Amino acid sequence: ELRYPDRLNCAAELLDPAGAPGTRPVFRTPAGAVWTYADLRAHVDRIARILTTDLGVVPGNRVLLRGPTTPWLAACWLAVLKAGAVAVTVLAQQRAHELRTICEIARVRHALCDVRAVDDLVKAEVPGLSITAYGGDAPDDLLRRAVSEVPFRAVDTAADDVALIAFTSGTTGRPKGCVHFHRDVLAIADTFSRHVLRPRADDVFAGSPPLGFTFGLGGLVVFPLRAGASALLLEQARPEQLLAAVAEHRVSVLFTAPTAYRTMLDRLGSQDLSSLRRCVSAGENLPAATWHAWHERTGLRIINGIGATELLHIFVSAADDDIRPGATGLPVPGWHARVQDEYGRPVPDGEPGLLAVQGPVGCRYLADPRQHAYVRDGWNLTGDTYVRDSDGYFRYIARADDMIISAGYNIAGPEVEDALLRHPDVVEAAVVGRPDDARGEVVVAYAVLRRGAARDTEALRAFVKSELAPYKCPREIVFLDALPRTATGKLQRFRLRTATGG
Ligand code: 3SK
Repeated sequence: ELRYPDRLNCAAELLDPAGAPGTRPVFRTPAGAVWTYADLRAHVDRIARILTTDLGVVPGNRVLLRGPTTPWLAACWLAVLKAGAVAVTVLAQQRAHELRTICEIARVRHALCDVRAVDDLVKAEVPGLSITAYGGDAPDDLLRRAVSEVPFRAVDTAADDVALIAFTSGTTGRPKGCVHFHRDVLAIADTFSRHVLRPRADDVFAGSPPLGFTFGLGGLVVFPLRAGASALLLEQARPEQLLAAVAEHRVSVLFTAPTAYRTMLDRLGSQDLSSLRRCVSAGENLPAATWHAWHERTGLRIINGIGATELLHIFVSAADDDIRPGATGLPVPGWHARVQDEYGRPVPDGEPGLLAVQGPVGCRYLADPRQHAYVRDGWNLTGDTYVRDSDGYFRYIARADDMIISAGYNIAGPEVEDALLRHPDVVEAAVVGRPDDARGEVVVAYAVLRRGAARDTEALRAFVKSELAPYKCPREIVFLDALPRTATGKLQRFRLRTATGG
């Protein structure tokens, strides 16, 4: 069981990892910037002083953070927490309307915003919001303001004072603010990172998820700092850029989503990936086909994980020899997981049901009645259908509301997607149900093909039939250039269902 002192400021802990000398690098950028731990501490203290002295931020105030993934954004996040305030980090893709809703729900009154991302925030016209831009040319820019160099003493927060509010829109609906405590931030490092990733001080972390998505916040800030390691922060992190960054900066721990692994496979040439020792995939289920293809080409075993903004980071996963391709893994040490029916009764191994988890972090939606659906009898219901195999491994079936029922058969869209992805021409696949008078629903697939591949529906259907029972074969295959995704990269099946008439 994890134990933290009653009084705990997680930013102060992260900024001072045991045994990391101030001269050790913590953040790098592709443009060549290198910050040491001492530099980061000095920047954080200056920003915390400006927040509290110039901007009047007091403990408990919510501070919106918006900008590309840079060392400055990470420093602002740490400064807000060190000052006892609450960070509300948002995504670059979120526009004025969404920003206004988030500010309304979280009662945000202050914002620190990269000068390149200010326009949408201004357009949001949030009543009473004070916006401080950083990274501009003005002499009084947040990053240039002269303040006393005296160290800023971390505010004496309680371990269960609120540290951040992370917003999730899921794949649809009004955003939900997930409240997380100072101890939660350390708990994700002391569970998934410590036991599954097992980082070393000489590791270089990098990846594509932004800091406004807790997958990225953990993987690019919390985990490297907790281990006294460093991170390469990429403003642009498309798959080609990830490959180039790994080769050029000797990245050893990579965080990205299944789609990016597939695209990287498509673009893999002679890049030197020999520095990589850990590849983490989350955000969506990792199909076995992608795991095998990556392993075959690179020799690396992807660490698949399921996480949630509600629970801050990954809670079921496995590493090294414990990995079973096609399964997500085991509950991360410190977490418990089970599969249950809709009444909360555990179902036997081998049978599908709802994934329920308990651990050091729990879901606390901010003023949102959907809390009652997510937490039942102390278990967090993630909305995923899973099977627990007889060896205790948890295997993803589908999002609970993505099961297709056709002529009495239960069909998990991801199983059909996985089959399509085993075809060498298919880069992306999504499978949904379309209402049908005779069968209830029929299976419709959407596919993105490798550049130059022929759009041959019948050949693809024949391929799926050779892999799966015929009733799972898509009735129709629609070819697209890209699949609809949320800002955090999750597939928006509801958009495909709407297009399909479902
Ligand atoms: O939402 C997710 O899928 C996720 C995955 C890993 C870590 C954190 C999150 C929010």
